[in-house]
Amino acid sequence: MTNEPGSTPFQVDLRRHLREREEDRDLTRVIYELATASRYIINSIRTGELGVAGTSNLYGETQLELDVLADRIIRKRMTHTGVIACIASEEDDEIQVVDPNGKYSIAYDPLDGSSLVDVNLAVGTIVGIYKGADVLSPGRELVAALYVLYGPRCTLVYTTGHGTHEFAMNALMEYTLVQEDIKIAETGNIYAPGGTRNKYTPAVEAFVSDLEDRGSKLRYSGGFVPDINQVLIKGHGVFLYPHLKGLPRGKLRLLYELNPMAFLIEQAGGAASNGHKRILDVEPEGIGHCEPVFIGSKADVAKVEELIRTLES
Ligand code: AFP
Repeated sequence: MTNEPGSTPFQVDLRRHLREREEDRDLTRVIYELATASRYIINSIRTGELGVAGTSNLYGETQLELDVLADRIIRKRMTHTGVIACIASEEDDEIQVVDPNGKYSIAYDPLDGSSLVDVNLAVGTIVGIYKGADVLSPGRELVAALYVLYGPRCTLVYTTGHGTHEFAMNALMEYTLVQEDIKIAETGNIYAPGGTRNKYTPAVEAFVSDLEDRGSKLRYSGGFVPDINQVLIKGHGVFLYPHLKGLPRGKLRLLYELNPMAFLIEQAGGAASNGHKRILDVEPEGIGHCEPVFIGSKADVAKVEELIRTLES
């Protein structure tokens, strides 16, 4: 699908990519509406204005926090698709039932890493899409996942279970294909270590020391989306936000952050584990469920699982 060397470049846009893969029309609608929502979100990030979110005029309320605004933009566009059953947002402490008979449900973090906007670092939107109304299903039930990365370029990465594909927003604010069916190598030489080292357990400490001994370079921005995107687009490496002394479940949220990213990374030939099992097989205990995560190159993830078995079981 991508341009052959020397050919006349053509631009495959997101809707065409979905249509040519004969995705369900309603699923295409949901993904396309999320892409459209990202145009208003990036506008708000870049200009700091309460742009018209394509749904109604300015809220006429006091200045909204960006992540609350992003949540409202996504929530309103999803509701208007007419195919959504439930909405679970990291910005809300309960699941919103839109239409119990809706075809799809979404679990999302509207603006992950929002505190990084003030220091002009990249942030992102993360979305998992389920068939039906049960967003508290294990991640293996996801039918699609995507993230939008608001960085120097605005890119969108999605999967519907047939590979992981990257798009970039052009001057017309349309997403056109950059690369499809991205692959992650078995092992890599970059690592993104979340948490603080003094709170690492013996297995995690041994894992990070081994990575450094192998010459792996530390690449950590504090934003889950850019840090995962670096592993995916560079095609190797590992991100970890591990269990810590005093924080056995780590920090990242299963529903809104880990499951969608685990689906995307597995579809690119990588792995995502909580140190003992696939992230996608973890049974959610509630919408706020946090889980340790080791995600990226398969051999790197297998290595830390082995260290945990050896040193911590
Ligand atoms: P915020 O959304 O509260 O800024 O947290 C971002 C995040 O959930 C995720 O994007 C990062 O990977 C992780 O936290 C960074 O956490 P530390 O600041 O503890 O490294």
